[in-house]
Amino acid sequence: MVQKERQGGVLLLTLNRPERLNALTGEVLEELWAALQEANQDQEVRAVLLTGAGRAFSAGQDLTEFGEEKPDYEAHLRRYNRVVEALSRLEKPLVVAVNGPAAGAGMSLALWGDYRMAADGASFSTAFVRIGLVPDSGMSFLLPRLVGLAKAQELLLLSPRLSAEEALALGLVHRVVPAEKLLEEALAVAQELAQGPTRAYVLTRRLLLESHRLSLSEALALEAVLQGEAGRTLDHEEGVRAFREKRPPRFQGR
Ligand code: LHQ
Repeated sequence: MVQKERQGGVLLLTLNRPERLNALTGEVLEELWAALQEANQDQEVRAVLLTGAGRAFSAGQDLTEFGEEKPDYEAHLRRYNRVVEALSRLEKPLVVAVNGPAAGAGMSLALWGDYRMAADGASFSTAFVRIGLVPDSGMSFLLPRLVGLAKAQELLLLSPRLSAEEALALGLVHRVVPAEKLLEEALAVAQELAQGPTRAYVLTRRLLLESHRLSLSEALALEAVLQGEAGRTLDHEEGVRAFREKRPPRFQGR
C-alpha cells in the first residue's frame, strides 16, 4: 500500500492504492508512518520523495473504510496526527510529487513537502466542508501560513478544485511540470537535496515552522541555538573547506 524504493540516496515512497485513488486507511497511515521511521534510521537515505500511484495523488480519507459504522473521528485522527508529526519532524528533506488529484487529508499530506512539485494535470481540493468536516492533518496550520488567511478561508469554505497552475500561483506548489516528466524532475530535486547538508535542511524547516509563533527575540534566540547545531556538523566544516579550496562541497549528511 505504500511502496518503498531506493534510488541512490533518495527513498521513493508511493501511495499505492490506485484503484481507490490512493485513499487513506488506517493501514496506509500505519505503513506510511513506518516508512518514515525507516527513512530516519537509515543513514544512507538523505532525502524522501512522496508520490501517488496511478491517476491520483490521494483522495484523502477512504470514505468507505468504516462501512455503516460511524467511528470516533477524534480517536481516528490520532493515526493521521502521528503521520503528520513524523512528516513535520522528518530528519531528511521531503519532496512531494503531486501526480493527480490531492483532496482532503491527501492535500494536507502533500503540503508537508519541503519542496512540492505538481504534474500539469494535478488538482487540489480541501474537500473537508463538502462532507461537513473541518480541516485536519495540519491543514489548518499550514494553509494560512502558505496562502494567507483570506485565501485559506476561501479554499476551506468553498473548497474549489484548484488546477496545478492555480496552486502554483498561490504558492501551494513550487513548480508545475508536464505529467510525463513529473517523477524524473522530482527525483532530480530529491537527488540534489540528497547530496546536500541534511541537518541544515531539517533545521531550516524547523525555523520556518516555528517562525509564526515566535516573537522576534525568540526567533533570534532559536536561530542562534540551531546555528550552533549546524555549525558543529561535518557538513559545515566541509562547506567552508570546499569554499576555501574553490571546489564543490562533498556533504555527507553529518
Ligand atoms: C473515493 C474517494 C474517497 C473512497 C474518490 N474514499 N472512494 C476524514 C474523516 C475522518 C477522520 C479523518 O480525517 C478525514 C480527512 C479527510 O480526508 S476528509 C476528505 C475525504 N476526501 C474527500 O472527500 C474527497 C472525495 N473525492 C473527491 O473529491 C474526488 O473523488 C477527487 C477530487 C479526489 C477525484 O475526482 P475525480 O477524478 O473526478 O474522480 P471521481 O470523483 O470520479 O472518483 C473516482 C472513484 O474514486 C469513485 O468511485 P467509483 O466507484 O464511482 O468509480 C469515487 O467514489 C472514488 N473515491 N474519493 N475519499
